[in-house]
Amino acid sequence: MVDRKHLLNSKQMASFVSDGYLRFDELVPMELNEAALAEMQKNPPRARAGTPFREVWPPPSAIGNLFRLPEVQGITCSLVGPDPLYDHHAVHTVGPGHRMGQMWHADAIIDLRMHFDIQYYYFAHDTPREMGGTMILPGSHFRRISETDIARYQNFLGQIPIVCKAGTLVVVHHGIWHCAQPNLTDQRRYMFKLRLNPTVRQLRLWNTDDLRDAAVAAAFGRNHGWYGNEVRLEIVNRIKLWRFLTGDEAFDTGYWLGRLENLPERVLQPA
Ligand SMILES: O=C(O)CCC(=O)C(=O)O
Ligand SMILES: [Fe+2]
Repeated sequence: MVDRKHLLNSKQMASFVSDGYLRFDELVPMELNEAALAEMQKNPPRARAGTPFREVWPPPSAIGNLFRLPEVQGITCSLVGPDPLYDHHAVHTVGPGHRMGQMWHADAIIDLRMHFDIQYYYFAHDTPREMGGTMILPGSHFRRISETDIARYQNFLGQIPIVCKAGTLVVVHHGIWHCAQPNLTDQRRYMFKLRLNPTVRQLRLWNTDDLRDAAVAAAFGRNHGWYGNEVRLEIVNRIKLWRFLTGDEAFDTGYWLGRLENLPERVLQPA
């Protein structure tokens, strides 16, 4: 059972809904980073997709142990419940002196579910900008695309390279747009990716004590810049996902869904 103190709070969940990711800098201790990197270099075998995650990488696996850290279990539990399924993982590397960036993509076919999978991006060693740092596009997760449909784009206003210290974990919504970056150093760059599927309804799985905090509604008004006027469409998408996550079918941050749901059926009778 995950200790409540490790669960995400509503402000973090609202950020995830709005931005499509959450970032936890230097969360994993150094000994575990070193051991996990050594395991990554031996290419840990894939489990069968759909295996209960608790059965994958039992102790003493360092990679298993890092995902069993109470803080990490708190994140997992808040987003996809206490007992998710392993979908797949990948040891993503960019070789030394590799000057080409990867194409922008999402790791999915067009996936219109309101239910969502999460993907962890784990950085076991320091990742300065010259080593790349996976580039992500905040707020892109509601634009469901198929793989490299967006590959013709090079750069987006508001894109963020995950430049970080060892032990950093980023958790993203399965729809997020992202790409590997060039690596201008003489060291191989590693990023470990793990996808997990929920097995329970994603309903108030986090610590909801701050559900009414003003910062929650404020998060849904964020403008990531790259979508121009379409920020209004994104506000509506966020409110819909928040209704799904909280079960509060009347939630709104203004007159957004209220206006769209105004479908009067009452026929006026002639006087
Ligand atoms: O290596 C990275 O930073 C990202 C790689 C990736 O997203 C992929 O190959 O699907
Ligand atoms: Fe990817």
